[in-house]
Amino acid sequence: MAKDNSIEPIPGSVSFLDGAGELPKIQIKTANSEAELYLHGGHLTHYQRKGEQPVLFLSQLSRFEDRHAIRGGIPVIFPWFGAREGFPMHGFARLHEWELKQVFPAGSKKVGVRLCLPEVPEGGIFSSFKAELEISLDDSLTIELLVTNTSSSEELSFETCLHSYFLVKDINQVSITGLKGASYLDKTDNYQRKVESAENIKIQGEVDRLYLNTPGAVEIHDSGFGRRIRIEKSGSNSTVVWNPWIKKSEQMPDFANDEYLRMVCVESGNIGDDRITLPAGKSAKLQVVISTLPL
Ligand code: TA6
Repeated sequence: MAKDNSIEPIPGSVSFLDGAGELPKIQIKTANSEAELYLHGGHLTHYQRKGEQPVLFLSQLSRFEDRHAIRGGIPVIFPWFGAREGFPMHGFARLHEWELKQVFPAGSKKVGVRLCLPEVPEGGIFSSFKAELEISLDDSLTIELLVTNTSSSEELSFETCLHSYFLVKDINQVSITGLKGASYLDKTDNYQRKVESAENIKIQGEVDRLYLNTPGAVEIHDSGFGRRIRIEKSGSNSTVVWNPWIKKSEQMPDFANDEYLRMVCVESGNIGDDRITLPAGKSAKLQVVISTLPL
């Protein structure tokens, strides 16, 4: 496991395991919840509160291998969102092994870990940066992506997104709130700019929308599981809502044809017009707090 040798697991709270594909996995446990993440991509793959259904969706066909992103959980998208000529889709952060830098002690209000993206070949196309990820559990799940411009003179411009896949019982029994009145780019309609008119957004076909200037909380209302998943955030102005529906599902080798029925992505980042430009030496933190509530 890529970690400082001094870092030890905390029995009953933070464990180091061999995960799928024999990739290093970290398990975090508290009295009422658990989470799992892979160093590969700094990728959170599981979060579940005691007595409840898992909160995150993970494809049964996901690959767990070098140079491929895990399908599901919370992919870390950095330093760009979407396609980029000659480079991997959604940046390179999710394709490399992050290093474990710190473990939060049991007994403290939050239990968790801090990871750092090491130097990677593609990083050379960017002015110098440091990317750190902190994942912790208390009554909810908190993920923080901290990007620092380590240059002494150059500014750093980048996009970020925590591309969260949420588990639902049946997409036909789901609605999403918190985006009414927001402008969005509709990827399924040539990125046409539109305004969200629905208080309760229903998913009845492929949805791929980039909502701009949306810093507030969003909720997934899942009547199938009888719960709300609340996604609160800070340091993020963009929200993406995505469900591939049937045709796109059939085109993804690491996603079963019917898995669109059991997931929806509500992603939190800074994309396009919301991209971040950091002066030399400055940092930007994207924080997402995920909790579950009864309907
Ligand atoms: O966030 C939505 C999206 O940009 C979709 O257009 C689709 O490409 C999805 O991300 C998944 O991308 P990936 O590279 O993980 O297959």
